[in-house]
Amino acid sequence: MSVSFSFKYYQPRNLEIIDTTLREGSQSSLLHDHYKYFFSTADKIEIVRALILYGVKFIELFAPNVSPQEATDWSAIREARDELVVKCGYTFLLAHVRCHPADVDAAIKAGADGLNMYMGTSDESRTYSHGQGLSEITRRSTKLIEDIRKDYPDLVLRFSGEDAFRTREEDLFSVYDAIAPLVSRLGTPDTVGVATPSAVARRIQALRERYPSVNLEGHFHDDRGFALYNTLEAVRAGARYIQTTLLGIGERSGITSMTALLFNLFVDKQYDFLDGYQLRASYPVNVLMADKLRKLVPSKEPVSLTNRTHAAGVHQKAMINSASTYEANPLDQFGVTESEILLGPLSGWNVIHYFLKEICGFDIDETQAKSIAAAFKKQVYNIPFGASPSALLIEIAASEYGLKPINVPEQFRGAIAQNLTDTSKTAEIGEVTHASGVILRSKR
Ligand code: HCA
Ligand code: CU
Repeated sequence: MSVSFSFKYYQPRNLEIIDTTLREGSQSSLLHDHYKYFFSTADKIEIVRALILYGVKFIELFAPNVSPQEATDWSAIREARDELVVKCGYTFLLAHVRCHPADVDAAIKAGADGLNMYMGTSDESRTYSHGQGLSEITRRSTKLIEDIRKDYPDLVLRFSGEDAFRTREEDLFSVYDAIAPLVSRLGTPDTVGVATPSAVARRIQALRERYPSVNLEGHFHDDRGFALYNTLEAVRAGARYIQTTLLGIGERSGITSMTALLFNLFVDKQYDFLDGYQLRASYPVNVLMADKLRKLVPSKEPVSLTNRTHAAGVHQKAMINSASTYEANPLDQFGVTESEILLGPLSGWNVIHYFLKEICGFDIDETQAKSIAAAFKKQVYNIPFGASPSALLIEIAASEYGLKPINVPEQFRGAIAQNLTDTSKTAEIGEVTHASGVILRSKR
């Protein structure tokens, strides 16, 4: 028997993430770029479990009538959710539905806790998508919502005017005035990524003033690279519900990344919005998602190992002294617990000296290190694809310079200064991004 819980007994937090990785994220071209095309049932269950354990309480899925597979996956996902209820509390599964009885009926039959209804309100949507005018949109959707409400008073209902940021404010109001009393949330999606932070702040403010008893939801596309900033503005202006995906994947350049949003709120000391989220699991969740896409955690993702990886010689030298020089943000609290130093043509003699002496145990002085660094910088450009720069460095040190290891007694060999460890030979599952070049990894 399936578990259920009425939304009226749920006390929403100051910030409720609505994760839409399995809906908006499934529309990402990345799935195609990586020959993946869709998330398997097993992928979906793993992602849903990870989100629930992370503290997400609202997960958006496609309407079950999108495909037979989506319909079957609804029950598999519900089961996965039910298994975690005792440990994590209830998570609401929301169906993304057109204002169409076929979608609504299928979602209710599949056991959805709520319906995220949408209908385009901009000139573009009205002309080229569904072809209906503002009064027809209002009439149809209010009738549909009233009918649903009669039979299913507990369903969580949301309405979004799709393409809201290309919809004139008075047009949006004309539709929302009728719908607001019937729903628990109003969305305001920036469907095509045209919004600026100031436009978002103004829009959320205007909606708040006009509909003070309805919660607002943000959904921002990243076409201009503004999704994260727009989302922060929306939260600041009072949008309590925000749609995100893991790694920000979604249609075109995607939407807001869940961990990027929470990380920025943390950095800005907005702790009131972070209640109940397992922030330390942020990086592992990003790695899980990257793994599902068969790619690395993207370099532009704030919660990434890339943000704790150092390639330039000047930086590496300072990093050996203190990680704070080039790492200002508390990424360790978001699960990026290590930093990396890459060996390559940009590395300076300092790090080369450190690596050969402390990690490899060579008897080497600074003058030799400078000379070996010069030789290394010349030769490293010629290493074959896939070969390790550290192997070349060790080869130069041992063969060309005849360096010998210091005879360190066995019991002291593992005791390395500053907790830096040799990673040139070992690879750790899930987090290797720069495997062949990583020479030092430090924990903080
Ligand atoms: C879509 C468009 C959508 C819907 C958002 C919403 C958008 O792919 O159906 O339901 O609020 O960006 O407008 O993702
Ligand atoms: Cu979208």
